[in-house]
Amino acid sequence: MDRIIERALKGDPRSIARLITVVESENDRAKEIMKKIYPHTGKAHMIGVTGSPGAGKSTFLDKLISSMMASGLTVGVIAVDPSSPFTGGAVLGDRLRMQQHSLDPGVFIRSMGTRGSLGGLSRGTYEAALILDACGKDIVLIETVGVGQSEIDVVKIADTVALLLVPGMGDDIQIMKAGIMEIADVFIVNKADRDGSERVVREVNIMLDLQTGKDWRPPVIPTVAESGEGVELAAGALSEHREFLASSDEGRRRKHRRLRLEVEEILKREIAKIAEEAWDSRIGGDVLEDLASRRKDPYTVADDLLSEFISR
Ligand SMILES: Nc1nc2c(ncn2[C@@H]2O[C@H](COP(=O)(O)OP(=O)(O)OP(=O)(O)O)[C@@H](O)[C@H]2O)c(=O)[nH]1
Ligand SMILES: [Mg+2]
Repeated sequence: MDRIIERALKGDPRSIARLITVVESENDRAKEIMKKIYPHTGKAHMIGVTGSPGAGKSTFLDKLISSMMASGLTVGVIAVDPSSPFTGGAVLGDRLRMQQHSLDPGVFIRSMGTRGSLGGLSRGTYEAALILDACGKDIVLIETVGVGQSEIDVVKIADTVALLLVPGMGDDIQIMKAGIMEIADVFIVNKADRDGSERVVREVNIMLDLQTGKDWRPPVIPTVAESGEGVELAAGALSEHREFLASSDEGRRRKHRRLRLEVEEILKREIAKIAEEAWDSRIGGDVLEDLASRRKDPYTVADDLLSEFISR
C-alpha cells in the first residue's frame, strides 16, 4: 500500500483511484491511508457545486474544468450521485459529458454514491476530496444534487459553495431561502438563455442586499453553461472567494469549524464501533428477555453497558 500512496502523491491517476476505492470501503486500512495522506493536504481549493436536478451542474463543471485547466490548474472532480429516482439516469450522462476531460492528464473524475446517510454525503466523499488534495490537485470540485442533505453537507467539506439556480423555479427560491441560500458563496444563474433569468438575478440580488453583517457579499453570475458564456466570470468569482477566505477571519473560522467536525466525525465512528461491539457481546444473554418482559428498560441497559466500557 505504501508504494501506491507514494505513486498517488506524485499524481498517478490509477493509484489515486485505488486509494479512493480502499477508503470508500471503510475498512481498517482506510484509517492508515488517511493518516499518511493527511500531512499532504490543505493546499487545494475545495469547491462544492450544488443545485436542483437538471440545473446544469455537470455541463457547468465541464466548462469550468476547461477554463481552470487553461489557466494551468490541475483539477479533481467528485460527482456525488444520490441513488435517487430523480437523478438515477443522470449518472451515465454525467460521465459522458465529462468524459472528454477524463482523458486529460491533470483531471481526475470520480463518481460516488450517497450510501449511509439519506441523501447526505457518504463518509468516503470527504476522504476522497482529501486524497485529491494530497495528490496535488489545485482544485477539487464536488458536485452534489440539491435534493437531500448532501447540498447542506457539502459546506462541511468545501471552502467555497456555488449554488446553481435556473429560471422558472418561481417560488422555489422562497423555499430554498431556509437552508441552502445561506451557505452559498457564489450564485450562478444558469440557463441565462432562457426567459426569466434576469428576474432570478434581480431577486437573488435583492435577497442578498437584505443580508447584513457579512464580510462577503456573494456575487450573482448569469451563465449559459451549454455555450460556456459567463463561466470565466464564475471561475473568477470562485477564486476571489478563496482569496477572501485566505485574508479574513471568516476563512480561519471555517477552517476551525471543519477541523472540529472532522475529529468529531471520526470520534463518532469509533464510538459507534465500540457501542456495536459492546451490544453484540451482550445480546446472547438474558437481556432481550429482560427487556421484553419489562424487567429492564433499554435506557438502563445502555447506561450499564456504557459504564462497563468506560471502567475497562
Ligand atoms: N438552455 C440551456 N440548457 C442547458 C444549459 N446548461 C445545461 N443545459 C441542459 O440542461 C440539462 C441538464 O444539464 P446537466 O448538466 O445534466 O444538469 P445537472 O444539474 O448536472 O443534472 P443532475 O446531475 O441530474 O442533477 C441538459 O440537457 C443540458 O444540456 C444552459 O445554459 N442553457
Ligand atoms: Mg449532473
